[in-house]
Amino acid sequence: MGLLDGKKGLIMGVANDHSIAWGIAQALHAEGAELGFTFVGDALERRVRPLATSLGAQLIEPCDVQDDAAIDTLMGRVREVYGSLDILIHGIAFANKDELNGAYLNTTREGFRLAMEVSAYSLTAVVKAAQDLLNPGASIVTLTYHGSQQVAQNYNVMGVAKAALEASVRYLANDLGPRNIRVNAISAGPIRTLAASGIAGFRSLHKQFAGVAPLRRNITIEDVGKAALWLCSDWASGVTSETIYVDAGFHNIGVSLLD
Ligand code: NAD
Ligand code: 0WE
Repeated sequence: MGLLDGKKGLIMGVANDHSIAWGIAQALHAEGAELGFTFVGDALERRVRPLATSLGAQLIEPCDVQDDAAIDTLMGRVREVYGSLDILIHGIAFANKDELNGAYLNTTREGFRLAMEVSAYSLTAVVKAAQDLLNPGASIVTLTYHGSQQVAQNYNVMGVAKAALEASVRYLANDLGPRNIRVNAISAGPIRTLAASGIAGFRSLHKQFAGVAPLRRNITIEDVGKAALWLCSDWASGVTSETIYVDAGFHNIGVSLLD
């Protein structure tokens, strides 16, 4: 008996076994959900296929969220394989690396457009294409970061894109609520994933975080997986349009003295 027995989910955003979306997939699978996966590019397909197969995935499809036709093709495949969806996980973000360093005011027009398109609009695009597939009681979860609410040095245009993503969650929740479909974001603390590797100052940020956060530790993809499992289960039946923090309490600390 699993919490998600009989539920069908689509996981977007696994790059490798460090990905937050992979932590979520494992938690949902452990409670009986049947999961399909998307990937972008040949290099990531080689990483994602074995992971997805290890959870018995019947659907492993390419989908670049910058391409509307690819999103429509994906949802056509989801209809063929699963017929409908109860869970949609969106763990996708991208900005040009040069935009994630130095002053925000140097953000380029193209850098702003790209970050917004991939990291914010993509949720709306995917939900729009999936709307007829979503069952009553379905749960949509995206991933965000506190740089949307307060300045995080170097996060820059991604902070602006995450603010748009969190606002999109509220509007999507309002649109889909009448059909008993819930939409929420998880705001995770810094985790060493592919998207965090090579970020200027990430190592120091990660270290400082554990010194300040009430739980005095960093966050794992298992922590995020458990929160996502809750949001996808009936235990969160009254929760929608929310940003749930899985950050060891970090965002509620104003002034901290090092131990
Ligand atoms: P990750 O690199 O493992 O995942 C990012 C995913 O985005 C990859 O699978 C990548 O293929 C996908 N992606 C990028 N461009 C795409 C496109 N055009 N079309 C489709 N997919 C595309 O890193 P992660 O840290 O697991 O990131 C997942 C989510 O979590 C992101 O939204 C990120 O902003 C968010 N997040 C990360 C952290 C952190 O510290 N790692 C903290 C809070 C929130
Ligand atoms: O959302 C993120 C990561 C987003 C991200 C990361 C990259 C790195 C490689 C988006 N696009 C790219 N593009 C690349 O080319 N996080 C929450 C992790 C993160 O990223 C930061 C952080 C934290 C935390 C960037 C600067 C400062 C802090």
